[in-house]
Amino acid sequence: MRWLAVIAGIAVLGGVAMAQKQERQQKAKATIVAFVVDGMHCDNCAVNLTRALKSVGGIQDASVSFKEKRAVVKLDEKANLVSAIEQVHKTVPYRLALLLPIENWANVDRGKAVKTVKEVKGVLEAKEHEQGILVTFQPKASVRYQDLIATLSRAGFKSSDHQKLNIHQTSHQHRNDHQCECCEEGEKSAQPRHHQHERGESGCCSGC
Ligand SMILES: [Cu+2]
Repeated sequence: MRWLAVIAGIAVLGGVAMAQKQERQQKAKATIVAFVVDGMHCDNCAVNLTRALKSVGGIQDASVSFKEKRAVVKLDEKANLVSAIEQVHKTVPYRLALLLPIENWANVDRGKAVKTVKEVKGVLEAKEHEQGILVTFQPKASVRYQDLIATLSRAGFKSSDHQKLNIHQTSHQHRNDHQCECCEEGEKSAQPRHHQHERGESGCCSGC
C-alpha cells in the first residue's frame, strides 16, 4: 500500500506544480506601461515610489528612475489604469502622467494623435511629449491601457516598443549632508555611497 501513497503523493505534487505554473502564466499576462513622474527630489524618492507602485493591486513589477523622472510598471492587462494611479497618489506625493510612446513619433501627425487620445472616454488631458503623448485622466475614470492603444491603432498610430523604455536598474545615492524634504530619508553613514540594485533584488538600507 505504501507505493500507492507514494504515487498519490507524486500526483498531488504534480498538481501543485501545475497550478503554480498556471499561476505564473496568468501573472505573465501583463503590459509594460511608462509614466513621467513629477515631484521627486532624490534617489530615495524613486525608491519610495517603487515601493508604492509595487504595493498597488494590478501592478506586478515597477522600476523608477529619479534622473529620468520615469516610472515603468508591469501592469495586468485588464487593470484599470486610473485606479492604479489614484492608489499611488494616495500614498506618495509624486504625480504620474501616462506616457504613450508612438512609433515614428518624429514624423507622424502629432496633432491628430493627441486629438485621438483626447477623445477617449476618461481622458482629462493629452499633450505632446518628446517621446510620445502625455496623458492624465478624469478622477475615478475607468481606462484600460489596451483601449488607448486600440484607439490609436484604429487612427493609424502604432505604439512603439515599450521594452525599450524598461529601466532595469534602480540606483540611488546617499549623502550624509542630505535630507530630502519629501521622502525623509537621511543618511547616517559618514561616507557618501552609491549603490545599485538589480531588478527584483532586495536592498541594503531602510530606503530600499
Ligand atoms: Cu527624496
